[in-house]
Amino acid sequence: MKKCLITGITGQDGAYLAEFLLKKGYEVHGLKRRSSLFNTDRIDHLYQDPHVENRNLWLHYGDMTDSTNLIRLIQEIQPDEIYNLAAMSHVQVSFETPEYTANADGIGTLRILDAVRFLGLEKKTRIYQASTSELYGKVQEVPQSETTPFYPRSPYAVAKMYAYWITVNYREAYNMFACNGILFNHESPIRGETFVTRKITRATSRIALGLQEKVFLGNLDAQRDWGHAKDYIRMMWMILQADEPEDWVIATGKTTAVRDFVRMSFAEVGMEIEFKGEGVNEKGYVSACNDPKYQLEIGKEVVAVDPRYFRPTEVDLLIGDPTKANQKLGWKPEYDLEALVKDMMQSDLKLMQKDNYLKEGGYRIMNYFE
Ligand code: NDP
Ligand code: GDR
Repeated sequence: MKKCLITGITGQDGAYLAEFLLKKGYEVHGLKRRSSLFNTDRIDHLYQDPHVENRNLWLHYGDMTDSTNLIRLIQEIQPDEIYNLAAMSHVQVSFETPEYTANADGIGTLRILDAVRFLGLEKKTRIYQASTSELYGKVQEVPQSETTPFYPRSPYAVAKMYAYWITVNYREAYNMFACNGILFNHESPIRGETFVTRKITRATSRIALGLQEKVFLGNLDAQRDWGHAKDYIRMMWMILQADEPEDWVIATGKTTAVRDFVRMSFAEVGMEIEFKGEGVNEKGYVSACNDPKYQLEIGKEVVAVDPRYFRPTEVDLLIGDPTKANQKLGWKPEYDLEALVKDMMQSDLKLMQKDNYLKEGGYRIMNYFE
């Protein structure tokens, strides 16, 4: 039975990957942070009673900023594979917490690599590093591939650039099987609520159900290559099963503006949205309403721009070229953007329906704008 360690197991990708690897028969170990509230919602369905014999999922307290903890855990687990997914992963928040982001996302990766080297596990343990399309930052060329130069545009991306190169360096210096997956944006019903896609699908569901008036967003012009997390975690595993350690771009090859993601989400509840104005004055109005379940008045303002969501430096256009992954590993995404939006909207409508019942029962419901 293969053993793996997933840092960031409580996050979107960690949760899907844990489920995927358990199904493949792995013994899965996950690093989780101590928090004052439960933070295991996404993996609670995988939880196993600690008193049961033959468990194959183990959670360990730890933190990417704590070398001694990481060394001890890797020594105890002796993993065949490490998936380093833990990170302060919010680009805008990284402008507020640049030093912490560098520590967790940049030096954190070094801590993992060096723990493996220090423990003499270079030949045994394969390492996947969660690199990102944010490395490309300011547009140098499109579509972006493994050979496109980097130009990071946030403290997050700069920290991830260190992580990228230290992974390459340890591979070359110590012959380690260490690989970067340069993943473009990938989303799902369990995407963090403050990333733009989930913020939109949650808000659209709440607006349709009458729980919220409108949603405030930032840059509606940004274009992203959005895929489904389930397709992308499969590729993380494939990268570590390859014959040689290499770096890989994972993307759909198609790009869409934030504004159009809004349109697609509202279309799922039978509404057409018309955008008027420009920049901070741009607003989205309901121009048609075709589903009797979710009637909203025509002309109602449901989207507005709030400049507090603008970033000091923005990444305008991401579109990835996944040719290498297609050709060498046979990877192809199963979800397109329409299927992704549908999946997220169906899930959020169900979730928000719960809030609706609470509201009808007389409970006060929070309004989420973040
Ligand atoms: P999430 O933000 O959903 O999950 C991040 C995980 O890291 C959570 O489990 C979080 O714990 C954990 N974490 C954060 N800081 C620390 C720390 N200091 N010590 C230990 N654990 C920590 O991210 P995703 O699942 O979306 O992304 C996974 C990885 O892939 C990240 O590294 C991200 O930067 C990268 N990436 C993501 C892309 C995407 O589109 N999703 C695209 C490209 C790269 P907690 O639950 O307690 O907060
Ligand atoms: P990103 O994702 O920065 O690409 O990083 P996010 O969903 O946060 O932003 C995408 C684009 O949407 C614009 N935007 C808004 N973003 C947020 N969060 N909130 C808003 O209200 C809003 N309005 C417009 C942003 O300006 C941006 O252009 C994600 C993370 O998962 C990273 O960890 C990962 O590395 C990259 O994807 C690939």
